[in-house]
Amino acid sequence: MKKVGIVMGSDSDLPVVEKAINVLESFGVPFEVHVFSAHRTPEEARAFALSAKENGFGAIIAAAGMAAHLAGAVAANTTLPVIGIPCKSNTLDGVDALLSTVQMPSGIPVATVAINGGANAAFLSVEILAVSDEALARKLADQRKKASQTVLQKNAAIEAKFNKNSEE
Ligand code: RP5
Repeated sequence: MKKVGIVMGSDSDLPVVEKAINVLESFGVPFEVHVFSAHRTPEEARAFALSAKENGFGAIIAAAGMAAHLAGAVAANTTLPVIGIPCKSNTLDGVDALLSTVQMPSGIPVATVAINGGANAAFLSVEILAVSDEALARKLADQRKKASQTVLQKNAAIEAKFNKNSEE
């Protein structure tokens, strides 16, 4: 199976990245995690992106905050699908990172998830790998079914609690 590459601009982004790691582990998808910064270690970020395809990656998740150029810088150097996670910092509530990540020029896309959306970044990477992996696609379908059942159980509990009089 292809690997998912996870890069983050700083180890301070790790709490968001851990949400992605947990999802990938739940699907048994292999991954690597690195700290590469578009600004502080641009050569390492570039080298990772340039060699990612030949190193067996099928998708890359890039998490960064503030002037978040990491996902775009990675996307500039690979044709693998790149998923950007804008991370919330102490100022501007993550809108700075959201706009820096999402507003890419035509031809160099970054699939941007919600601010701090680590879990969805991983789900999207699994969906990308599942296009050519039937077993993984079945795991995704099972996961969706389980998630639906959880919500239906919650609905049943809420209806039982609040709708007692509606059948009278
Ligand atoms: C970004 O700057 C990083 O992705 C991080 O979200 C933010 C702050 O980095 P640190 O100063 O905590 O290393 O490049």
